[in-house]
Amino acid sequence: TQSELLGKEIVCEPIPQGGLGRLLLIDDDDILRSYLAEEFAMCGYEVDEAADVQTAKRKLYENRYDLMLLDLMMYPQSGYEMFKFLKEDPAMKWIPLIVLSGRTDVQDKVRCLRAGAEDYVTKPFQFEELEARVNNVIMRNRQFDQVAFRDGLTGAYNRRYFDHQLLIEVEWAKRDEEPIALAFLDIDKFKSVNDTHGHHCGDLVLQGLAALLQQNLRATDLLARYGGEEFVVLMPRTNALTAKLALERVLDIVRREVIARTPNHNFQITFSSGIADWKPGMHAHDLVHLADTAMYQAKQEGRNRVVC
Ligand code: GH3
Ligand code: MG
Ligand code: MG
Ligand code: MG
Repeated sequence: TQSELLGKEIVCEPIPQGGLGRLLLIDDDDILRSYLAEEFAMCGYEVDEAADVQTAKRKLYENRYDLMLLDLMMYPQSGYEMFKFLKEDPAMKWIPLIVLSGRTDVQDKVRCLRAGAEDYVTKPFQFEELEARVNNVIMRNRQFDQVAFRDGLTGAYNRRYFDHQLLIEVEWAKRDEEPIALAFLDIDKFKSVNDTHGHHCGDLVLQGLAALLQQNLRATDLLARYGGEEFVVLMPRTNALTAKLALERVLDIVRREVIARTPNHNFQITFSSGIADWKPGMHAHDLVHLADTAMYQAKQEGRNRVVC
């Protein structure tokens, strides 16, 4: 099972991902597309439609999709144009794609599968079967994310995912001229928890903090465990001041709450946090460095505070 793969119990709730998933239907056949949109919506999917490649590209910049269904024979650009486009964009190339085509020859199937399509369904098709395939791909992709991109101890995203997502968010910010804030968090005097109560208690504190952060941040904020007792919160479409207020609110909760409980001890902690915001021209690693520097300043100024 998933929890066996992860080795440890997951403390955080998975990030809500809009139910069954958000689909982009790319097909020039208006009747078929509307039919699919209606059927998938009735199943509980969020659905967007594109009648040509150009519209599909625009939609991909506007929304985040769990899966694309792609027709091959379209005008003026064929579905194969999408493969080229997707491969070149780091933010898009991981979106799963199922080809839905009237072309039944093996060359087309092989070409699409080699180009990275998850599956190839020929028309005519049974909706139930298509939906089952779509659902499988989305669920498998989410399970893969759980194992590859989550930290096994705390259930927060891991460093690998954060690094990748930060690059993507910076691209979105450039495109949309929206701010991004990054908060760096480091637990205060955490070594003393380990030294006094043992490593296991330290682990419980890390799990407790991650759960508390997750509960008290927005669904769009990305919480990741950056290192041992360091977390980062990536806040898209948020400026530094708003981020500071959010982190101060969370710190206030952390100060008051028992973060972990054992028969012998109730653990309470504080953290120090540094906030930085992205400015046009900045590289992703500059943003991390700035937030880290601000965190260090928070430590210097006496810990248990948020510095912007
Ligand atoms: P400061 O307020 O300056 O941050 O003091 P600190 O003691 O928190 O800082 P320091 O960097 O000296 O110590 C961090 C400690 O975090 C050291 C290490 O034992 C502990 N740590 C790192 N990863 C883990 C982990 O996965 N589990 C446990 N239990 N402890 C960890
Ligand atoms: Mg067509
Ligand atoms: Mg540290
Ligand atoms: Mg520390």
